[in-house]
Amino acid sequence: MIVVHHLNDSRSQRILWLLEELGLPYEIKAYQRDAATRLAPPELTAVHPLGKSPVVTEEGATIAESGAIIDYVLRHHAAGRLAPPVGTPDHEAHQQWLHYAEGSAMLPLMLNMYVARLGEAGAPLHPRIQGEMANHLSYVDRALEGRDYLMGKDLTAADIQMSFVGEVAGAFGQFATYPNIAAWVRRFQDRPAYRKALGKGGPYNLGPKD
Ligand SMILES: N[C@@H](CCC(=O)N[C@@H](CS)C(=O)NCC(=O)O)C(=O)O
Repeated sequence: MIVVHHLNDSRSQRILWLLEELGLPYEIKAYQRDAATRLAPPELTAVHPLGKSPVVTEEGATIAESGAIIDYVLRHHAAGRLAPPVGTPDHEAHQQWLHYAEGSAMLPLMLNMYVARLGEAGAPLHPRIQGEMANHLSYVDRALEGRDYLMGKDLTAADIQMSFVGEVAGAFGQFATYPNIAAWVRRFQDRPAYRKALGKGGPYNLGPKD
């Protein structure tokens, strides 16, 4: 049985969503952020030395990093669902999205969040951060032009891995500038499996506002 070490209001929400889309059985081990620091509790370091979430454990395997977890679930449990067939150009494009989300797209968004806390002291960094946010978000927005989901008309795991990027972009007020991202986020947030995962994972600040 897959165990999701789930931190409230975090990236591990998308692992619950993936498992719901696939209709797989799983168990949630819940951890709460510290109310003041928002950091994960120390118990998570007993599961994985980084002390971050998501982490998944199953029969002696411990997997950290959302992209690696999604890849693991696809290879071991999806029976070809939610990803293009191996050996096709679409599979390579799908792999790129799985790595790109945390490897590149999240960096300017995280920098934007942290540097904002510096107030005026962070001002010299803003042009570069804004420039990189625009670079990445316009790339994603163009990729979604004329498509319901990143790989075409059907949801794949790429959308699930990239969902956090879209949701954080929304939290930073970017939906007016990137209408394809805005429509995509609203579309995936309406999926029954997404809603069911929210019900299991608990309050999620980046979730739908209705
Ligand atoms: N790139 C990692 C990021 C993991 C990560 O930073 N998770 C955050 C939650 S969104 C966390 O555990 N934060 C708590 C902490 O740093 O103490 C992934 O995608 O799994």
